[in-house]
Amino acid sequence: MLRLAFSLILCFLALPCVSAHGYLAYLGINDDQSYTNYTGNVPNADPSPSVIRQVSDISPVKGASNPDLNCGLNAQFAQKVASANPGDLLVFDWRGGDNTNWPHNTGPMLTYMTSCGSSDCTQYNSSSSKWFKIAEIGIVTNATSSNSPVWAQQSVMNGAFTNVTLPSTLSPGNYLIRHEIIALHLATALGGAEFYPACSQVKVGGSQTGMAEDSEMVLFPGAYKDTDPGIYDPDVYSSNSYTFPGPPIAAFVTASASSSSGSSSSSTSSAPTATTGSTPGSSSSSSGAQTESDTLRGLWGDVQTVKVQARKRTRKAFMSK
Ligand SMILES: *[C@@H]1O[C@H](CO)[C@@H](O)[C@H](O)[C@H]1NC(C)=O
Ligand SMILES: *[C@@H]1O[C@H](CO)[C@@H](O)[C@H](O)[C@H]1NC(C)=O
Ligand SMILES: *[C@@H]1O[C@H](CO)[C@@H](O)[C@H](O)[C@H]1NC(C)=O
Ligand SMILES: *[C@@H]1O[C@H](CO)[C@@H](O)[C@H](O)[C@H]1NC(C)=O
Ligand SMILES: [Cu+2]
Repeated sequence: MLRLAFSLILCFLALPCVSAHGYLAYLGINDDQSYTNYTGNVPNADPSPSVIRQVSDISPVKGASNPDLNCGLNAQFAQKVASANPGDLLVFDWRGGDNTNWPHNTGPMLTYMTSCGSSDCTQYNSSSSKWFKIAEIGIVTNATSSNSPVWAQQSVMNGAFTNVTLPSTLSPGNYLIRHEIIALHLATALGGAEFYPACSQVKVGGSQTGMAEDSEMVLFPGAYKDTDPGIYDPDVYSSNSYTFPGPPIAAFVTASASSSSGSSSSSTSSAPTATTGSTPGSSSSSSGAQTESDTLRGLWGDVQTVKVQARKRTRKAFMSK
């Protein structure tokens, strides 16, 4: 059993669990030369120029055939374009809607790209675009806990970034990068999965030639079905195996990852270790005035600190019934 039951328990205690959502707050791009941290827009806030397409709400997209599966709820074109090169590190910084840590810990994270064609992506509508997968990460082993299985998403809940390597042989051009968290805490019911896609506009330089085959490309919506084993997952709390939805990672990505010197571990799915780093400042903010910490004891006899925030009041109300 994975150490994941907390969020489910908290969710049950904290009905209706609506505040526990979030968005892609920042995208870092780590080039050989420099690191750039691009700021996203808070959902539905008055937007500033960004490379991340703004969504209208922190809530999830529900339903595998929902048109918002493309780039998130009512996603808008963004005004700016990030610069990147093949092999760069993409650093996804997901936050809860109140700028605290990402609230979910169950389910995979997947990364897709699509070409915007010859113009930059600022006016590119990707609703009928073909996407290819460059990375996916699900259950990993926790090296500091006897290699016990844990969802990589747990690290995000703990305040970590999610790092993905841009394929080292990627052709230059204009691309959308669709990074997606799927939260499966309610996926024991059909239609329960929560999809959080976020699209960022980039221009990739260099002179590589790697591209996905047509047969590896998918539409969003279209790539997933509500009945896919990785989306409707009755065993999500009792199994350590997971079947990723969507196509396999494009072959050119896998080939370039295995021919390079192994720096692209986040692009492979074979028994990875956690590839998320810590968020500077998030640990200090966890003791901030608006955040309470509770230490809870799980069914597996382990102790873990869980941020409870505003849920505490709801929980008391529940317990006094
Ligand atoms: C980006 O900058 C913000 C504000 O300084 C910081 O909180 C966040 O951790 C940074 N994120 C990344 C991915 O660099
Ligand atoms: C893209 O096209 C779809 C389908 O016509 C439309 O619903 C959506 O609003 C468009 N997106 C943007 C950002 O204009
Ligand atoms: C890995 O295990 C350590 C030690 O128990 C724990 O502090 C950490 O939060 C775990 N990491 C994840 C991602 O669960
Ligand atoms: C992810 O990238 C950030 C920013 O470069 C870095 O601080 C962090 O250590 C990286 N994490 C891993 C596991 O590589
Ligand atoms: Cu949520």
